[in-house]
Amino acid sequence: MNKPKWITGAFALAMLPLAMGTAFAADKDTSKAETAYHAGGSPLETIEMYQDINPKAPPMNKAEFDKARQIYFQRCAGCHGVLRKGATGKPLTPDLTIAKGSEYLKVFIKYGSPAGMPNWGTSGDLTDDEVDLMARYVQQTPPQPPEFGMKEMKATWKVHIAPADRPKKKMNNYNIENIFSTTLRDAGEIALIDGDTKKIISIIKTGYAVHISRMSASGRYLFVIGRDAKINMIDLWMEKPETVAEVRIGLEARSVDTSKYKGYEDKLAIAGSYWPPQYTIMNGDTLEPLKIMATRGMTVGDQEYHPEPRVASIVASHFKPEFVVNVKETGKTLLVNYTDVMNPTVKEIPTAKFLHDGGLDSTHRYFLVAANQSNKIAAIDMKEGKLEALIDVGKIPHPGRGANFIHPKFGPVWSTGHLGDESISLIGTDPQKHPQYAWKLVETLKGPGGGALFIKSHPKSNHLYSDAPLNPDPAISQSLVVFDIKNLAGGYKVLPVAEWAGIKDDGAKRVVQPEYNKAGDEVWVSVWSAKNKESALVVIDDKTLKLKAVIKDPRLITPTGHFNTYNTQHDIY
Ligand code: DHE
Repeated sequence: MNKPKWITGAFALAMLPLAMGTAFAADKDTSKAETAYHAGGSPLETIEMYQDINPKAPPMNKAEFDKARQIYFQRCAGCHGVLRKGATGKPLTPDLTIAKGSEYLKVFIKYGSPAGMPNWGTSGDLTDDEVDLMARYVQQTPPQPPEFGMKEMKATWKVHIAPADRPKKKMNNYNIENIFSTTLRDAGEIALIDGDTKKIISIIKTGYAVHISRMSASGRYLFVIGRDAKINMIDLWMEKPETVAEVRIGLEARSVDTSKYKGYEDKLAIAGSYWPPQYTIMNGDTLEPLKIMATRGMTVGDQEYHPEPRVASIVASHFKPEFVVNVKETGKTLLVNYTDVMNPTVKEIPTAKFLHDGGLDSTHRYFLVAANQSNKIAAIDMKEGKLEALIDVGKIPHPGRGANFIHPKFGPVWSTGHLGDESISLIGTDPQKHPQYAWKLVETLKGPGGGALFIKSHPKSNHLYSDAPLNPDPAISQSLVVFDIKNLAGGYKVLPVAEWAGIKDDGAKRVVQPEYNKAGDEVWVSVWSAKNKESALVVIDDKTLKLKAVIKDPRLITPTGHFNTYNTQHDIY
């Protein structure tokens, strides 16, 4: 089966910042990098939608409408939203666009804007005819993609091996506590890599543009979700780990997790979707969808109705039988109690817009989530079920799951890097022994530049690593920086990871997502290039900060995130 075109388009966009000059200082570069990051293409491009004729909008025939809709979902929906209500980009609803008129819109689309709208025409991405088409399209009534309810989910649900037919004990010799699940983004696959031998165990087909991997509480099952909302549940006890169940929970998604509270280990799974705006609770060993909950509703602060609040990060609480569900556009964190799955109670905590990624503190009691349009981190107390604080940080925080370490002065801190500036923010997380620093921005480190996506440390390590794959300067995007936790004032050391990988072609070689092995003495990081270029994984010796191994294989196509089974199972980062 051919892969949809949007995967190529998405990658081209993710590569965009490289062509944007060498400095990241200007606001223009920041917002362009951010735009490129969010405009990652959408699987909705291939979904049929219907034209609702608005007599005030310029005419368009069906063929033009369908072509424009495809371009919109390839290029624009990530920022402007499925229904064009606006997210990172401005709203483009007909009440606004018809008033602007075609000529104004054409200039905007062709030349872009200093606020971050890409110059789609002058960059060569769209022809003049396509610019004209898009100017007319955004004046039409936004078409709505279909809903995806229980009937549609059940039609995609497959149990390949029923729980009763699965192994009763581990049937392989792999150290399943030290496997890496590596996203092979544009291949729609993951690579399971043995962390001890560094050999590929297997390559498993997953959803398109697969996004993240998460582990079940017991450490037996691996859950992988693609941008097309397909979840694969992989049994690591099998002689050769394979998918035992799969389901699609929507048309577009990013997040999945499983119940971790005592007594509920491996019982339930949850996934959030971008479209339709909803989250789904599933049976934890078969992925049978049980309960779908919508997220449409009012926004935080101004309390306006939002028709498509996407579900961003989800984490399972260790303190209560709850999932923490972060809703992007409404800026709300939901605590979903799953003790009675069919009648769940949901506590809604207003936090800030637009919630994206986040992780737990070292005690696992608090969840810290980035509100990337507010330049804030929201700290949620999952034991008390309340917002602890909203903390101002740098520009467009992007922590991944963040990094926890013991600061020599401030005690336990959680940290995040930023997409929009070079700062790394450290937040105190210990209200018991360091109450004066708790939920405060206690220190700001200077990283190499903006475009940072992921940061990582480990309880057994003295180091803090940060990437910057979206920085326009290849010297920065192709390397990793590392701080000595005991001497943060000493600044960072640059590790030339892409150079170590020894890749000779002219690929982008973005260095992305540091991740520790189980022992905490190695750091694995991807060197990510386009699918027709060579990529690699590089393993760094955490003690010496020297190269330990390079993993190359023609099957390692566009490796991006990777997830160590033990650290992901136990939320160690
Ligand atoms: Fe991600 C996590 C959404 C682009 C790699 N990404 C997440 C999460 C969300 C998200 C909501 C948190 C999931 C959770 O914890 O439950 N990502 C999005 C987007 O909407 C966005 C901006 C655009 C898109 O079209 O998808 C986007 N993400 C990217 C990339 O371009 C990255 C760098 C490469 C890729 O594989 O696509 C990327 N995102 C990741 C990774 C994580 C992630 C590796 C998990 C980090 C972790 O440590 O848990």
